[in-house]
Amino acid sequence: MNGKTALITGMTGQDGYYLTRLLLEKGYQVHGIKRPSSSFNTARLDAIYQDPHVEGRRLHIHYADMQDGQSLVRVIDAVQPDEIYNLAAQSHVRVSFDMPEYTADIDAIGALRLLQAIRTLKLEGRCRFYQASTSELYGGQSDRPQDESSPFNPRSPYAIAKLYAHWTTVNHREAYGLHASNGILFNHESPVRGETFVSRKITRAVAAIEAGRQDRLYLGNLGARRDWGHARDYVEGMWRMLQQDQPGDYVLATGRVHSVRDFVERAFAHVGRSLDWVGEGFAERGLDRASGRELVTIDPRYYRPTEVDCLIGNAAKAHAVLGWRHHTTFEALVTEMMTADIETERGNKLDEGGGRES
Ligand code: NDP
Ligand code: GDR
Repeated sequence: MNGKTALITGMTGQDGYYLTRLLLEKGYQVHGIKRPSSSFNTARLDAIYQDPHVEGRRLHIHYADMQDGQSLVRVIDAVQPDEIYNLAAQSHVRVSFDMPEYTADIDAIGALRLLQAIRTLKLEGRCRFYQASTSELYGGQSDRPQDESSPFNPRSPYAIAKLYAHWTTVNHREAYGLHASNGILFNHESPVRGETFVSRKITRAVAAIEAGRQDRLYLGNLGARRDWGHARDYVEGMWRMLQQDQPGDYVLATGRVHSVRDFVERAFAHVGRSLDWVGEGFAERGLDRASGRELVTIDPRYYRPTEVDCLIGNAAKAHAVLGWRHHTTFEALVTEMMTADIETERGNKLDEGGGRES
């Protein structure tokens, strides 16, 4: 045990899962919040769940909501954390166009509520703060690769809300001396990635198609390009930011870019299929080279009103200051996700609605 206590908002999400595992390995007492739900909403944590009746457990879960400032004050006061990682968010870019006000409340004002709770409880001097900032802040910016000095040009209600959270974190650092850092993280995925993000939507669908449970994969913009890494590597970077004497803002990225089409091709290649692309725009389709069967169909519903075409990050500052490196390549990431989703299919553990997504 290292004697430190951490509080994670968004513990039930992808990054919350990997960060909880990392901090437990490092000997932390790890507290997380989950929002109320009438069904279980901690599926990812099942593997590391610790029975509250067992003495000496180091994983603790509290009810709170980013929309409820009082609940955040209550949990922080009870936990007295050395480090807070703010991972909670309405994190889906497409959904933020449907629910901009809700997204702003959770992602922007939620971060403000947490920072103000630290001040209210007079914990500025001892509690360090991590804000889950995002490459989406760069949005339509064309200078590439993007680093900490690149201008922001947000292109969605999600990115605009995260921009507020980013700057309010900087402001609390400068105005009140809080050890507060922004991790400007480029896309990172894993076998426990939410099923509505494009990477996991693809790997689940390919596994379900191979198992004969799904007909085809419906997608939006195949031309979008992203810098995709593994969540396991990125949570290590979050932790390293809070171990520095001085707070700061850091890009975490792999520096390599691939299109959604590349992701689809690699996922199908994993199960021995090659695709031929025919047609253009909304009429484009991906056909199985061997059988001619249509496996990928474009559905305009998955296009966004304003798209971010290409994000590629330069993590030189994190390399130099934090000694951070990514270890998982794009190819290894797709292989790991495909392997996991095929296993899930074989074990017949997949939840219903293989084609359900945003
Ligand atoms: P997820 O969507 O997997 O997890 C989001 C978490 O936030 C979940 O635990 C969710 O709870 C929780 N949450 C949502 N609304 C509330 C609320 N009102 N009150 C309390 N908790 C809430 O995201 P990721 O793990 O992928 O990402 C973590 C953070 O990093 C997010 O802030 C995201 O925006 C940001 N980010 C992610 C990147 C990525 O590529 N993954 C890249 C850059 C930034 P529930 O389980 O109940 O839904
Ligand atoms: P993103 O991730 O918007 O980058 O945000 P997502 O996987 O949703 O989209 C990546 C790209 O794929 C295109 N796309 C599709 N996306 C989805 N979800 N579904 C589809 O069917 C589809 N077809 C094509 C999208 O248009 C987009 O260009 C993620 C989130 O984790 C954010 O919280 C985080 O801040 C950023 O990454 C960095």
